[in-house]
Amino acid sequence: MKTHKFAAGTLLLLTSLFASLAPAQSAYQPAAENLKARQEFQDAKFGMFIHWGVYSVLGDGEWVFHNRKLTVQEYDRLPKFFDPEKFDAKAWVALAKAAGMKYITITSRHHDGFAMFDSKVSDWNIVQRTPYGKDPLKMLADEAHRQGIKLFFYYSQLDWHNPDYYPRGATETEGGWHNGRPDHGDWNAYLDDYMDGQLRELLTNYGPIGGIWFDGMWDKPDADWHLAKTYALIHQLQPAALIIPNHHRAPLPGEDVQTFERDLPGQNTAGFNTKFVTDQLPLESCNTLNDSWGFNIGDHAYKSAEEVEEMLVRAAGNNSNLLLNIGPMPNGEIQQEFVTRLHDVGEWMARYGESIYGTRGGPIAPADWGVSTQKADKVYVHVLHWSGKLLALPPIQGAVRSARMLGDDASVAFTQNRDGVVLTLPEKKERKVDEVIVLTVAKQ
Ligand code: FHN
Repeated sequence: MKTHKFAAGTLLLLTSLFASLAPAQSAYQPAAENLKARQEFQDAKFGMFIHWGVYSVLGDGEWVFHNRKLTVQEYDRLPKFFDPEKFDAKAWVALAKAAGMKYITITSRHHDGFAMFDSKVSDWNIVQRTPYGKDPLKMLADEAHRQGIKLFFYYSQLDWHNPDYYPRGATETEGGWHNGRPDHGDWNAYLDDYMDGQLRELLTNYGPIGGIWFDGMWDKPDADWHLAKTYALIHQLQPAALIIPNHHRAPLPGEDVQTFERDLPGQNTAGFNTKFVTDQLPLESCNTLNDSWGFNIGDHAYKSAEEVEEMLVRAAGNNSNLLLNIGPMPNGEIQQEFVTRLHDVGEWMARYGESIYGTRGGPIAPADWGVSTQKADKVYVHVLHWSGKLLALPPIQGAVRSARMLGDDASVAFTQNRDGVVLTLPEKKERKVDEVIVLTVAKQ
């Protein structure tokens, strides 16, 4: 099931268009706080992505406005039905923590432009348009601070609602979708007043935030997005806030993380990403727990806890974080299918997290059989798919002093010579997603 019909073909085209642009980070000098935040971000490894908006009322994903070709007038009726009386910020943060997640990235607004926070820039927001009348992002931010977890705000640059988002982008022009907005608008006002105004609110009213996760620039790849101005505003208001742009292209000046959608860094099976992977910035890969981002009653393609664990291990082995999405229901609850799986992943992380948290991609290149991560004098060999008794690894720097199974600490026989390291894998006592062998390596 696709979250939206537009995605694959068009985004592939835009991706290849952007791929020709050279990566440029040279002009931007991140502050010391920002560099520290990048390290912490890399150490965190696992985050919860939350897509939540008034679209959840229709239970058909976050692209329902576009996919059903609704008019603005029709879509404007939705907020009146959005009353998440069961929303419990404490429970959401506790769930993320129980899953072993170290940060949360939530949609402050998606492509419908609807602010899920108390915005004074426009009344198209949850406080003024819904019977709920409260600001869930404020509650979440306060709770995240209380429970010691970082909160990032997703912010859609693409806007299907504001008339000043003009000229229109590919999501409207290519599908022949006219949603009733006038055929004129003030692009500069959209960026400088509306968008920057809302970003100023998000970076001022919610305490220290992890950063801003941008999405939607791919809708108008040739437009001037005033990025330098917007990025400078963010870094000026909160120097440690990380700018994470999901524009599907090589990083641009002012950006702090390179993110990949539904793929590991360097892969492009889903048709969203550039194959260019920077070695200058932290990496992140996002995916969903089923197939949708926003709440979708027809989507039962839930990934198992084991599949999520493998995604997480593969991300870490590729020196990347995993940002795993759930789409809460319109009443504010998180469906049981997600809760159960997240608890299972959390149990696994409690046992094997040592080989994930605080690590970087290891010295052994990722392969079908598995990946490696590393931290201090430890190399973690994650055996995901290997049925043989012997596992031959390429050469690694430094003498291997010991090899032990993570979990029961059983010792693992090995040999090392200039051609590599050969491990003799113990008999499996139980079926595990990931057999982790910890190599202690002498520093050179
Ligand atoms: O169109 C969005 C989609 O709804 C979702 O937010 C994902 C998350 O990475 N990003 C966009 C597509 O690139």
